[in-house]
Amino acid sequence: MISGIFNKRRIIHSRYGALFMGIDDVVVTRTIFDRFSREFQDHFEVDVAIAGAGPAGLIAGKYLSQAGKKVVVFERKLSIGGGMWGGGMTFPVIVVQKESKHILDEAGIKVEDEGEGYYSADAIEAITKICATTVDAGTKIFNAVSVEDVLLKGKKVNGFVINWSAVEAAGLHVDPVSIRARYCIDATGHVAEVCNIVRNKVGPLKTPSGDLEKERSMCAEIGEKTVVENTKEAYPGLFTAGMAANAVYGAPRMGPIFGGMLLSGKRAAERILEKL
Ligand code: 48F
Repeated sequence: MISGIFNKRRIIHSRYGALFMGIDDVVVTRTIFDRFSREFQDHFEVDVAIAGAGPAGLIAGKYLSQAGKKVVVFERKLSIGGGMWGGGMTFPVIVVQKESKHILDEAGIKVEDEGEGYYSADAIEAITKICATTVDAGTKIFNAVSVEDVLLKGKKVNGFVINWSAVEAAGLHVDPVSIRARYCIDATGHVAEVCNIVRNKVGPLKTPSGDLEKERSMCAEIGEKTVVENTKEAYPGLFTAGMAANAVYGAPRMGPIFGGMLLSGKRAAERILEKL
């Protein structure tokens, strides 16, 4: 309890004459546990749950939260940002086309006009500011948590089954827990993990074959267009966003041009808002 902190405050006099607060290690422990517990419980039932905090997942969260929806993102890694940190081949620069520039502008990201409709941005500035604007909009992100299955209600995806990534990495036999969501988004990138799970354990996807059609080799011109078109409901209750959309519907990858990822995240939010 926060009041506990104040009760245990002591004033320490250092040999330099400075004053500072005494620290009780257990108060620190209790504060972390209590706050996490409150916030975790507050997201057991949400409007939208998103798997993956890459650019597509974060942007989807931002627009959904700005529309007043309750949104949670689960990210397997400690860090958010997915494949954006490294730009292209670890040169930390991203390229976007003019149609998506407004999304970077809205996040306050400095963009350089490279001519002919191409714009560049610092990859690290881009992902940190995208994350900040998403969190500020109200999206809650839990890192180090992996989505390992979906929760079903009849024939509709109705939430995620989650576990600590550390449990997954250690191969421990520990059962996961579930959270409920009115809609879910697979924003797990090239692997399209959630759609794979649904295809393997639940039933056919809304693709021509019912299977994941699989990502094709690089062609940015097509891939950037299709990634937005392929942002749709792949199974009742489950939407694709970002590279997962092209992996599910059999379209090309596009490398370090990121406008399509941003527009796909926005499109996922728009499509879900039509339903909520
Ligand atoms: O891979 P990622 O950045 O996906 P994206 O948002 O963007 C793709 C681009 O980075 C790039 C590209 C652009 O031209 O082609 O690849 O579509 O982010 C996906 C995030 O999902 C996490 C993963 O750690 C990454 O941060 N992730 C993957 N599987 C799971 C997961 C899972 N089962 N549970 C939770 N997080």
